[in-house]
Amino acid sequence: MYDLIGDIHGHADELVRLLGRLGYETDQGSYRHRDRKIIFLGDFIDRGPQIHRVLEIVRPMVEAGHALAVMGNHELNALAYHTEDPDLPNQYLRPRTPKNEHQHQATLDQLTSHDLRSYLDWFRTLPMWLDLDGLRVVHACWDEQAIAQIAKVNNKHARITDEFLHSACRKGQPLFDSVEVVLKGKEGKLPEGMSFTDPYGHVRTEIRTRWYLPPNGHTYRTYAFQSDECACDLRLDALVVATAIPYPADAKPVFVGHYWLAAPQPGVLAKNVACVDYSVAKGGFLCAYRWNGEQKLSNENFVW
Ligand SMILES: [Mn+2]
Repeated sequence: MYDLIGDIHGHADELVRLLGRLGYETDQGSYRHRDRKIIFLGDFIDRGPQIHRVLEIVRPMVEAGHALAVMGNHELNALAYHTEDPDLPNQYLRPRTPKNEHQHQATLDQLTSHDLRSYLDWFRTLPMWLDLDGLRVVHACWDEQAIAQIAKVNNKHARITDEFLHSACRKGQPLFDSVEVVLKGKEGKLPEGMSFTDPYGHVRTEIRTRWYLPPNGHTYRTYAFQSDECACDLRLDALVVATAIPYPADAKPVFVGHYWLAAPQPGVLAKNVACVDYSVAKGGFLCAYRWNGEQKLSNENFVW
C-alpha cells in the first residue's frame, strides 16, 4: 500500500520528520518501510532551503524501489530551462526571463552544476502520471483527453526526450496544452473585460478551476479552486462548461499536489479526489495521505 506525499520544494527537515512519522527508517542509504511505499507527487525543487538534501532522499528511494514519483511542473520547467531551443540558437525552451530565473534561483544556488546535471537526467525518468491498481496519481489534473494526447507520444513513460520537451514547453506545439493541464491544472477564462485581484495582489482574468467537479450551475467563485480566489458571482461561461472534463464520481481515487492549499488541517476534495499539497514552502505543512486500498477517501487518513 502507498503513502502519498505532496510538494516538498526543498524542505528536507519536514520530509524526514514526515517519513519518520509514517514509520519509514533509513537502511543502506535509503528510507524504507517493510510493507509500504511512498508515492511522491513531484515539485521537489525550487523555493526551499534544502533542495539537494530532498533530492538525496527522494531519488535513492525511487531507485531502490521504496518509492514512486511523478513529474511536477517545477521539474519539467527545470528540464526546459536547461535545454536549448532547437529553433533559436542560444535560447532555451523555458525562456530565461527574470521571472523564470527567480522561480528557479534557489535550485541554481544550492546545486553544483555536476549535481544539477545528474538530477536533470533523473527528472527525465519521472512519469507524467501513474495509473495503478486502485488509485491514480498526477501532479495537478487527471484529464482523460490530455492524458490520451500525451500517451499517443509516450504511453510507456519512457525517458523524456528533447523532442518531447520541445512539443510540451513551447506554446502552439502539439503537447503544450495537454502537459499544461496535467502538470498545472485547468483555468477558466472570465467573461470578456472582467478581472479580479487574487490574494497576492495579481490582477487575473482566469480562475484555477475545480476541474474534478461537474461545472453545471457553478459561478466563477464556486468553481474556483479556492473560494477566496475569485469574487465573481456570474455563472460560468458556456465555453468553460463545454470544455470541462470532470472526474467521474465512480472512477478510481486520484491524488494530486500542486495547489498550495491553505487550511488548518487537510481534507479530501471529493470522495475520490485528494490534494496533498498544503504549502510547506509558504508557511503551511508537508502532508501525506496514508492509502490502504479504500475507494472512498477519508479525512482520517491524512498525516502531517
Ligand atoms: Mn506544482
